[in-house]
Amino acid sequence: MPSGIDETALRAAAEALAGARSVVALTGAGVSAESGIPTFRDAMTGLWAKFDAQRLATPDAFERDPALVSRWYDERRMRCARCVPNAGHSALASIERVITARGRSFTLLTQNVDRLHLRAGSERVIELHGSLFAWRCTVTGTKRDDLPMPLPNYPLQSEAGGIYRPGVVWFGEELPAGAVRRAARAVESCDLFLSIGTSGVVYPAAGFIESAAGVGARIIEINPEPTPLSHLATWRFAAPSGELLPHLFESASFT
Ligand code: BJW
Repeated sequence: MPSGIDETALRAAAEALAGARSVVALTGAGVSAESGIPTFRDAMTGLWAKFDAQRLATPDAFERDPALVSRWYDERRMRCARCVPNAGHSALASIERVITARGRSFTLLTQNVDRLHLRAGSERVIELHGSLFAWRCTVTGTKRDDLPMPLPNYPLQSEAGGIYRPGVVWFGEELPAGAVRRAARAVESCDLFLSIGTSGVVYPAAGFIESAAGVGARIIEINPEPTPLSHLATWRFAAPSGELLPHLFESASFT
């Protein structure tokens, strides 16, 4: 058990999880921190600290310098491919298996582009911000998951005369419409919502936490640091998700 965790609160949250009819989990970069993938907004180690996000993670940046932006994303793709899912990813996959085996609903909304949830065995995953592993032709929109690692050129020319761009969602871009629709539908009917490892500042993803509160779902927040939406949480655990989630799962008596 991570130090400083209130065991009574953990048991209550685990009981709510075990009894929930419909569960939605929203994850952010923090869930992959223990796999060695830097978060976005951590002041010392975050991706934003080492690189100027405005220079690299926007449609304008890609238009201005597609070689630099392609190389940055390709390096991140390779780094994520070398990382492995941690105990938090595995616990979420186990929670999904147990809940769906009992005929209840479970949906995992992730803002992460690292595919670690899928590699951990989660199946009902909605990738809100796309994936580092899917690249898209700027002319035809054709998606490619099979481009060589590393890419042979930056930027990589496509067969249609365009270039391949990372299949992620940049600021000012719309999230995939189908993903948002399915996520909104799941949130509307959930009675338990987990917010894990997200700073809760990027919309529309953060809005799902507010929507869950709006429909009366109980909310479990797992994050070592408070967030602007912590006040919505029924239970808040200030702990790393790779440590807390396995305990939450083990404490839940699913019937
Ligand atoms: C741990 C831990 C451990 C550490 N365990 N926890 C409403 C209000 C204001 C602004 C807007 C609004 N609606 C839209 C906007 C604009 C904008 C936005 O939200 N801006 C805000 C920043 C102010 N949103 C958009 O532009 C979105 N698009 C949009 O709205 O389009 C509308 C539109 C309509 C019609 C036409 C056109 C457009 C798009 C957002 C895309 C976000 N993209 C990024 C980059 C992806 C590509 C890449 O990877 O490079 O997605 S930004 C970045 O932030 C990334 C993340 O998915 C996202 C969220 O970050 P996350 O996951 O929360 O990470 P961190 O680092 O912030 O936090 C980590 C947390 O983990 C911390 O709290 C730690 O404490 C914690 N932690 N260790 C558990 N071990």
